[in-house]
Amino acid sequence: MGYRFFLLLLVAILHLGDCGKGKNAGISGDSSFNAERNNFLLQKKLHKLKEFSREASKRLATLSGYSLFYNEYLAELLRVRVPGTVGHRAVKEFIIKTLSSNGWKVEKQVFEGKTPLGMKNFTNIIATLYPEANRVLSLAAHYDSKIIPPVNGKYFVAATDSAVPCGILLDLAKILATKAKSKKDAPKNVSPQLIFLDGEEAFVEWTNTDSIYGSRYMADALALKPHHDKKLSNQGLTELDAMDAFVLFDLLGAKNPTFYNFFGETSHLYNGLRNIEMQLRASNELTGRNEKHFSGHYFIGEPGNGMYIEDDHIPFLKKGVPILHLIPVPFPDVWHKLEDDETAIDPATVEDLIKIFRHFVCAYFSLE
Ligand code: 1BN
Ligand code: ZN
Repeated sequence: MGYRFFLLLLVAILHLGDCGKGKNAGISGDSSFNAERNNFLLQKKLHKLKEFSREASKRLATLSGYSLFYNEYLAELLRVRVPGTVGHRAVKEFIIKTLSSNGWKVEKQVFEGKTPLGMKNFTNIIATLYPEANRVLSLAAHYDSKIIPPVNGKYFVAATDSAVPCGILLDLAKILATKAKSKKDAPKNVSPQLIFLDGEEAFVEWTNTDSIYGSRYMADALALKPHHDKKLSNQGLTELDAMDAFVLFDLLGAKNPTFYNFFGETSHLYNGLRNIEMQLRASNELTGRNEKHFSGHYFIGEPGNGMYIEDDHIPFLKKGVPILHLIPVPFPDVWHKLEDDETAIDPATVEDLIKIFRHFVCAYFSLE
């Protein structure tokens, strides 16, 4: 009995071993398939910011100043930019012209969206510096403005929401293109990507269907678009998978902004910004002070309680893209008020933020 049982057990074990082999043989194809795909996805998480010497950091911080930023970008952006208006069209063309003339590959996503005020035309703008790269770090802002009726001839120009963020992206477009030209040997496996979103604002009232028209469209479209590298699209990867992270700039330009680390997944990026701020403060490169926060810093760490802010990042977040949301909390006092004009902008704060963001993107792409 004992002997027969032992034989049966042996046969069963041998049989299981065979099954295992068969199964493994099946998986081995799959696992090499998965290995390549997983390796691609892992590289996105492992990307490190380059550490710059004090001298390189100082060189990057040498700014042309707020007045040049104003003349070159803000003066063109500070106008009514409600979809369908002349201002919206002019700003869209200005953004496209500025990006193209700096050598970026520019693509437009033109689409129609159903709003409470009827069908509207929208245009998202996507610019890529190294079009052959397999991965991108996406830096985004919205360029439309909210419908707010004028009072006594004063129109809503939405300076912090988001003319200044768009100006900052255009400044980054110029510095990145200039640095890339002079540093030909910089790695080009990951490209900066600038995204100018349309239709962020609600036409009537912020709801799931009346808001973020551009980002909803873009996230859906990129999730359906096979990756441009055949080897990667064969692995089922899409253009959305190419994003290392989606970095959203919003409501920037007012004095005393404080930024929280909302998403653990992008803590390495947030901490990169925090370290850059500390390094620039240590070498007295920042002139705006954060008067309202006890630490005197802009990047102040984790929010105390779970905070949920609706914005253009949501459709990307829902699809699993790592998010870095650069929006000050509390929002500027002038938020969605006619007073959100050029007088709401603090030049020293804008200069500080530009220095921090320039350093951050140059460090990401090894463009010191
Ligand atoms: C940001 C700037 N948002 C609109 N303009 C998004 C938002 C809408 C944030 C409602 C909070 C509430
Ligand atoms: Zn707004």
